Amino acid sequence: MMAYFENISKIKYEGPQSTNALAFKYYNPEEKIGDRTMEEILRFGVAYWHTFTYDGSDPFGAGNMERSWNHLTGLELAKARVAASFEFFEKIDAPYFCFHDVDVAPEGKTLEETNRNLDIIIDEIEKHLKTSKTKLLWNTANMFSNPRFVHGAATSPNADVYAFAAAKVKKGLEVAKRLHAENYVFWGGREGYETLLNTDMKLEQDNLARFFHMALDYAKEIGYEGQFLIEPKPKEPTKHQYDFDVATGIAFLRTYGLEDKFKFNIEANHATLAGHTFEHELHTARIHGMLGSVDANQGDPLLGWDTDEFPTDLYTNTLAMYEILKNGGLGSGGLNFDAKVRRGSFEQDDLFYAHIAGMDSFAIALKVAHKLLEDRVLEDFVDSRYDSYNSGIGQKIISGTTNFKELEEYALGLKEVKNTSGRTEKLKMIINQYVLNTL
Ligand code: XLS
Ligand code: NI
Ligand code: NI
Repeated sequence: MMAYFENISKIKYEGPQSTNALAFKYYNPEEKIGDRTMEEILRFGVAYWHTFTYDGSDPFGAGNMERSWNHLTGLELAKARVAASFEFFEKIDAPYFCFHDVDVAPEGKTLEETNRNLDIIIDEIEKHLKTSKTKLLWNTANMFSNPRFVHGAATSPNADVYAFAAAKVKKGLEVAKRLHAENYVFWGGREGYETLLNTDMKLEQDNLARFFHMALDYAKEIGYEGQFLIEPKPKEPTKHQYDFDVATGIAFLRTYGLEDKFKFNIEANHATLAGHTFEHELHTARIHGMLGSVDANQGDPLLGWDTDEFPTDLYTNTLAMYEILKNGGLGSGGLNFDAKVRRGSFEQDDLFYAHIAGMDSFAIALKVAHKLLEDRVLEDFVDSRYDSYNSGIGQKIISGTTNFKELEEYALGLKEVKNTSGRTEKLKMIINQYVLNTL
């Protein structure tokens, strides 16, 4: 078997003192954090599109990534990428991976040909899955790159495009079932609009909901039981994406009776594009019982778009892991690195450095978040902050046994209203201490 990453051997845990850049310093898959191992909690996934398909092109320049499969084309290229990907998964020790249909197999001239190509490659992937420890976290259909999706897919004004999109998702669900994908993802793609001057938003959203219902029906029909996930994003490629953020997604799902069947796949960079923190989106999904999975990456505060960088910000990752632990983990979800190496990092080895950086960073975050929770640092503070609801009038508010008249009477009887400090800076100081001292 040809080695696509022949100068790299399996990445091992060597501990924080190691100076080997091709080793984990903090991610020790077997190490127990609480009652589960790091591997079980973190459930890392490799994104096929960024790692094996992305060629480095951007709006200003051509592809520049040096890859050992670059000399190939068509199905030969697709097959080489599959082989390379499983070699990579093994070497980086990834328990999961994720892909879009068009990442793995070339599109044909017709839907039939595209499906045939996909079948050939899915056969290859299936073979590898039989002997590999790596599993499929999720797959999805790319319904945004091909020019036919210029006005959207399930929200296109063109019913033929809608049908085409349905055919792609139908196939995607069959693939998910065959490869035992633990989840099936819907990221909005071009499901949104550019201007209201030409848009029937109500029809588009109704159609999107019909699409999701049909997808659920088909999954049921073929016996696919993976978790359905919606991945919110506020903008890009359209100006107004319909799945703006988690709160918008919840409203949509509840409006159309889909809330019991979907959870969210939350991407850090999408959260920040929406003007939220990563932890805000995770928290919002969590308190509604809808935190499903994570696209682990980070944006650049100086650039206003989805830069999909590898997540190395310990502070943000700690607060994210805090939410994930409070959620009891991610269930069938995982931490998928929806992240790409910078265009300047064009050598193959950079793929390893990038994943090691992301995995180590989340391992640190996990340890810190676990310790914070164990010591109840924030829990106790938050509990005491809301203590006024544990007795007296507060308790009556919580139990729903008071009314405006009684509250007015109570307020009239108050001599003074005394607030206490929120202690933001003190709490941040403590978090810094935990980040620095936990390891
Ligand atoms: C794009 C999205 C995409 C999804 C999968 O911004 O993050 O990569 O994760 O379609
Ligand atoms: Ni994503
Ligand atoms: Ni994204």
